[in-house]
Formats: sequence, structure tokens, C-alpha cells
Amino acid sequence: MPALKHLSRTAQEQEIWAAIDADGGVIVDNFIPADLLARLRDDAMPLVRGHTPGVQGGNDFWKEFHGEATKRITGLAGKSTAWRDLLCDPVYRAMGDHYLGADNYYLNTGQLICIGPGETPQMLHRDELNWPEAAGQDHEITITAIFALTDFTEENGATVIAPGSHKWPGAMPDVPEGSTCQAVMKAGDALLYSGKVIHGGGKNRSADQWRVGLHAGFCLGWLRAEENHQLTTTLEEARTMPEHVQRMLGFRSYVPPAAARLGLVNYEDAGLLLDEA
Ligand SMILES: O=C(O)CCC(=O)C(=O)O
Repeated sequence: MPALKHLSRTAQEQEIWAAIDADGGVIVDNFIPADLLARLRDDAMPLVRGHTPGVQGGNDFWKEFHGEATKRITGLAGKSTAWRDLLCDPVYRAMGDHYLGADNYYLNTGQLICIGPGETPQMLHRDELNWPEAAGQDHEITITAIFALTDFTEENGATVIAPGSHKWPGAMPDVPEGSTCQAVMKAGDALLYSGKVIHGGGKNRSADQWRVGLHAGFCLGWLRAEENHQLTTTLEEARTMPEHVQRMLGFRSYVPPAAARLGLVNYEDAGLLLDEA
């Protein structure tokens, strides 16, 4: 039976990266300190209660991918100071720096994914196929964490993942029977995983449990992020945020290691707009 390794929050970063490299993902137990978890839940749960499941627009593929009994809440940076604090977590940042290069990435999305009773299994996928032309390289173009804000159980839709599938050839190979497991986690744990590993949200067989995860990944700075953070966060709000959060949301321009700058304003770094308040 395939399984993911569990590591403790105090594990050496190299040990965490080695587990991701070997299996495509790892669970870090107690990733989020208890006080921060409580603040995240205080911020998140009213949003979850006020949100309607399913998606309004889009085609049938999009509706199925989203999930008819799933609530997805984005634009979190403007809604939760706790999320901003988690975004600055040193191990989470180190994961981005290690796989994508320091200052070489942005937040792809930071969304609550709340899988409700009766939800069917999400189609299995690789996150990097958001950008098919850039996918399939030896290096990562995206790397993600799913933070458990409630317990993730087999019954309530814990993420399904195929350990080792980040090394399987082909864009989206078949997933043999018996090659997946579920990322069963306690609230506060985190699943960290490669953009190449095959995974998806699990089926929620419970009568009344909502599985709430904070699905938050990074992508290379020259890729278009899934979420349009600059339309959900105002310039005024961005000015109050830590510099790292401003950068993650794209309010600071991308200065790649060996090419032109991207995301400029008046042909200057967009960060000047923030600094000139
Ligand atoms: O919610 C989950 O467990 C995974 C969701 C996911 O992979 C996605 O929507 O891209």
C-alpha cells in the first residue's frame, strides 16, 4: 500500500526536500503553531459558512474540477492577517526558495478548499499542467502546500495522491489501481507536494463534515498565476502588508536572474507605488 512519509515540523529542511524528491510529497505534522491555527480558523470559518458551493461560470470541465459540493474561497490575503503570517512562515518560504529559486516566484493561489458531504472524487491531475507549454521539465515550475484547517480523514475527502508519480513519464499517465493513498492529517498538519505529482481532492462520504484545507502554491514569476491577486487586494491594503506578502501577490515586479524585468509600472519596479505612499 503506497504511503506518504510524515515528518515533524522540527525536521531539517533537507530531510523535508528529500522526502518530496523521493515520493512527490510529504506530510509535515503540526506545521502550523496552535495559536496561528486558531487565528486561521477564526478568519476562515465565517467565510466558509457564508460561501455557496460550486462555481458560477465556466464549462463542464471547470464545474467538475471545482466540485459541485465544494466551496473555494480566494482573495484571502485581504481577508485574513493569519494567512499573511502563514505566508511568511520560514519553512514554507524555504520550500519556494529551494524549488523555484529565491525571489523567483509568486503565490499561484491561496484558496480555502472546503469539500462538503456528498462531494465526488476530484479528477486526478498534476498542478504543473496549468501551464502545459512550460510543464514536463526536469525542474519544478510550481510547488504547493495544502494546510489542513480541519482534520483530513479518509471519510471526509483527504487529498488523494499517487506517491512517486512525479517521476512517471508522459503528461498525464494512467494511474494504476492501488497506486494512490490519502493524505490523512490532523488540523495544523501540511501536505507539501511537487507540481508534478498526481493528486486530487478526495470523495466526501461523511454525512455532515466539511473538510477545510488552505491550498496554497507558488509558481515561477514568469508564469501567469491562477489567482488574480491584484484585483482582489487594493493598493491601500497592499501597503499595509509585509514586503514578502506584497511580493507574493505581485505588487513588486519580477526581476528574473538573467533577463528583463516583468510586471513594471511606468517602466519602474511596481514596488515604488507602494513605497511612495
Ligand atoms: O483539495 C484537495 O485536496 C486538492 C485540490 C486540488 O488539487 C486542486 O483543486 O487543484
